[in-house]
Order: sequence, then C-alpha cells, then structure tokens
Amino acid sequence: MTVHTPHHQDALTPYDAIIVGAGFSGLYLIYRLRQIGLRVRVLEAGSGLGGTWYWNRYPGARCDVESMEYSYSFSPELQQEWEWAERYAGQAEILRYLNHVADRFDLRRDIQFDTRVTAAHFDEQHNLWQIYTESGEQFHAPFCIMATGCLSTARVPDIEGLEQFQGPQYHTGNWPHEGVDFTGQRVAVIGTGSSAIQSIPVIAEQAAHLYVFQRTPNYSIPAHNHPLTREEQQAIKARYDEIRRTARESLFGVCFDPNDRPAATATPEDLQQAYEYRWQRGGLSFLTAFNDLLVNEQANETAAEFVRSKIRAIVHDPAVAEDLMPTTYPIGTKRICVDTNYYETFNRANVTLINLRKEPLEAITTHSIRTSKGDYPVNCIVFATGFDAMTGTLAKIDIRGRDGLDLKEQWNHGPRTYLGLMSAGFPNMFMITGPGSPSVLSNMVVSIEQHVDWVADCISYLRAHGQQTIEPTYAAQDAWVEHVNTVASYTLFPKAASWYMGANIPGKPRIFMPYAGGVNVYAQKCAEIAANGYTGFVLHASEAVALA
Ligand code: NA7
Repeated sequence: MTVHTPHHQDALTPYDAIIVGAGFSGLYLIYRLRQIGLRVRVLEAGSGLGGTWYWNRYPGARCDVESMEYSYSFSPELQQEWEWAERYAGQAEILRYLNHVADRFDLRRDIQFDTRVTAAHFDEQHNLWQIYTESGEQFHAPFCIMATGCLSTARVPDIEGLEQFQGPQYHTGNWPHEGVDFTGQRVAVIGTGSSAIQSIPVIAEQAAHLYVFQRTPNYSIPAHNHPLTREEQQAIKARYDEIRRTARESLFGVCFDPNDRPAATATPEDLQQAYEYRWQRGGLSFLTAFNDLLVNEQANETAAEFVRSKIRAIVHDPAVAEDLMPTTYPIGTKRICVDTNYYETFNRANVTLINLRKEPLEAITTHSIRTSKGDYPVNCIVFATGFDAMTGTLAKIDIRGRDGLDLKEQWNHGPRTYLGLMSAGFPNMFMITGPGSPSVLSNMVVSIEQHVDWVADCISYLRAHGQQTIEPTYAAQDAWVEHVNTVASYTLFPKAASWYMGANIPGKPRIFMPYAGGVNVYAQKCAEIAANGYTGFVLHASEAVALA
C-alpha cells in the first residue's frame, strides 16, 4: 500500500460523498454539494424521490406547515415560479413539487433508486466510508451523509393475533401507490395521531363503517385549508426574502406572528379572544397565542381547556366528546394536529370511537378487533400507529465508526450527538436534522436548508485547509447532550409520553430528542462554531492510505 495525498485519493474514489435518502434533504444536498464541486451519489430505498412524501400517501395526507413556507428558499427563481394550489399542500402536490425541483436542477442523474443501505463502516486506514446495500452493492466515499428523515421507520405495534387477520392491513406511512377503495368496507383505524386525524375524515366518507381505536386523544386545531388565489401568492412572493428571513430568525422556523405576552397574567377575556382568533385563523400558530404555553403548566392549561371547550361544542354526543378530550398531558407537548373536520366526523352515524383506556385492546382475530368489551368485526385495518422516530432509521443501518464503534450501541441510552449534526467516533458522517437539532420541532425545510448549508460549508472549509476528517470531541458532545436536556427540562415537553421522548417504542430510552432552544438560537450557535474554526470538533489532516 502506498500513502497518497488527498489529491490522489480523489482520483481513486468515484464519489466524494454518499448521501442516504432522496427526500427534501437529499435533493438539496445534491444541489449544494455539486455547487462546491463534489461528486455525489444518493442511495434511495424507494422507487421514486420524495422521502416522507413518497411513502405517506394515506387519504388526507397533508403538511401541517403552510405550503408557501414549507418549500425551498435556496432558489429565488424556483420560489417565484412555483404555484401552490392550497394553503396547506397535500401529499400529491408536495411530491409533484419535489419532482419538479429534481428536474429543474437536473438532480435525478445522481440518485440511485431501489437501493436500501444496510451498513456504513468507516475505514480508518483509508479515511473512507464503505457503504453496503441490501442488493450487495458497495460504495465508498470520504463523506457519508445520512439524509434519512426523522419519521421514516413505520411501526406496527405488537398486538396479539395480528398475523391471523384475514383482511388487508395498511400502515399510513407505507401506503399502497394505487390507493385503497374503502367503499362498503368496515374499517378499523388504530391510533389517533396526526396521520389518523388527517385520514379519519376522508375514510369516513367512503367506508360503510369506521371504528376509531383511540388510546390517547390529541389536541387538534382546524386547518381552514383553502385554495390559494394568485393574489395571495403574489403578496407573499413580493416579500419572500423578508418572510424567509423572519422564519429563520424565529423559534419554529415559521412566521407565526408570535404574541410576546404571557397567558399567566392575561385576563379571561384576553385568553378567550386570543385563542378564538388563532382557532379561527387555524393551524400550528395556535401555540404561539402566548409566550409561556410551553413552559408554564397553568398557562398551558388555559389553552388546553379552550380546545376542550371546542370539542364539547362540536361533538354532539357528550360522552364521545369527553372521550375525545385530551387531559393527561399539556397541549403542544405532543405535536398538535391540524385537521379538516376531525371532531365533526364523530357526529357521523357511520363512525364509532372506541376508547381503549376504558376497554383495552386485547387481540386481533381473523375478522375483528377484540377489546375487553367484545369483538368489532372489520374488513381491513389501518395502522396509524406512528414511527420509530428520529433514531429508528439510523438504528436499522449497521453504522460503524472508529475502532468498529457501533452507533446503535453508543446510543443505547439515548442519542448522543454534537449539534445533531455529527456523533463522536464517526468522522465525516453527517446527519441532516439529527437528534439534538431542532428538527421535528421546526419547519423541516428551514432546518434542512440550514443543516445542508452548514455541511457544505464545513466540507469546503476542510478542503480549503487541507483537512481530511472532522469529528466532534466527546467533551463537546457530552456538553451538547446535557444542554439539549437542560433546555428540554425548562419546558413542558418531557411531561408527555410522546415520540419526541421515544415513549412510543417499548424499551426505547426516554430522552427528549430534539433541541427545544429554537431554530434561531440553534442556527446562530452552529454559525459561531463554524466561524471559530469548528469549536468542539477535531480536524485531521492525516494522509490516508489509498485503496489498492
Ligand atoms: P403518532 O403521532 O406517533 O401517532 C400514533 C398513534 O398511534 C397514537 O395515537 C398512539 O397512541 C397510537 N398507537 C400506537 N401504538 C398503539 C397501540 N399499540 N394501540 C393503540 N394505539 C396505538 O404518529 P403519526 O403518524 O400520526 O404522526 C407522526 C408525525 O407525523 C406527526 O407528529 C406529524 O409531525 C407528522 P398513544 O398516543 O401512543 O397512546
């Protein structure tokens, strides 16, 4: 073996970076890394691009961030040209948008579809990531970027008798491309998270009867979705730069028009007025009606009670209304849902709510769902039971760093990252919106663009300074993990058994995974760390041994 300079190394490797995943992150990575002269290859498990928006094709699937903001900002031309049809884009429209982006910027030629990555091993001798796929292919590159998404490992719970069921079963996060016709069917939906809340009203319109199996009710705010007129779009496009800047400088990466007064000192009339105004406006901005809703339990309760009063008013049967009211966790500590006619759907004669807290789910039989009160005969089951969020997809890949370090083992007691971007012992492996970054608490597109830009700048810096590898120190990582926990402890988030906490997966450590300090504060920290020559990271210029 010979020792080569980085230049020789380049000539021997066909790619500078392997990117796993062709969703919002993977696509922008191709664009941005090409810009700095990198040769990239994206490996994508699906047969098409779009990630979350490729897989989640369930009826009613829609983004809970408004379309004009849930879109890329990197190209002024793109954001001026593209016309969104609705205030909140449905899955099909977002997927069309992403395909348009791929074509417009000629991204497709760097994506290899139907390619599931099973392992990524860091080869210390050559400073290369060796990437293995399900079909036995092998790739290598100095950089490996996990653009694998936060909600990409769908989870069907382990329910007794599940395998006996004779009818079709679906998971919202892995929906058949040809769609499902529920006409004349008795349908069970298990779960009442965001995916269920979006799909239930649509399925109810088609099914003969819909049984909704609810374990924990959710807080849901009406979307008041509507077609976007050209004038509405023009008004936003005319000041797009300012809107994007405001989003980046905000807590959640969205222009929510937050109220900076606390609910704790507001009068009952002020509270009512503020909540009513936000309810009528619709959407996630409900939570920014006051500035203390996520940190003060009494303040939070005023917002929670307002939503309960709405449920009481909408749902005709008081017993059903009662069952639909969340009472066991503060509003917002599980992501609030944004719906179209969710609570109204329970006024339909063909919809039955089953409260699993009163009659626990016991088993699935050949043709029914069995609770402690008896059997509900159904033709098919829709699992709206969520995901092994944030870490599940990374854990499915056998990721090995220095000295064969196993990422899954390293994260046994909860994910450990520095800035949610890298993990100590795994040089040159970046995560996009990884645990420890604002990710799922934010407008994902804003966070994705910020991460991808940071990674691109980082790689440019390494190259400009003759450095081969970068990795966080254990000290910096420990301090960051502690900071993430400390910030979470100032909020009400840890009070809910949510997927943010890993609580939906048996045996998963209960750690609040995203960074709750805000998109603005976080991005500033990332920028400062880079500007100071990558504080908390170790950069190595060591010459690698080239592949034979
Ligand atoms: P979520 O929000 O994780 O919701 C999953 C739902 O499934 C939730 O109501 C769970 O009840 C329920 N669930 C899970 N396991 C079971 C079992 N074993 N029995 C009964 N009910 C069960 O996933 P979504 O797909 O809806 O949304 C994920 C995110 O995607 C969402 O936050 C948006 O950001 C987009 P539980 O609350 O655990 O009692």
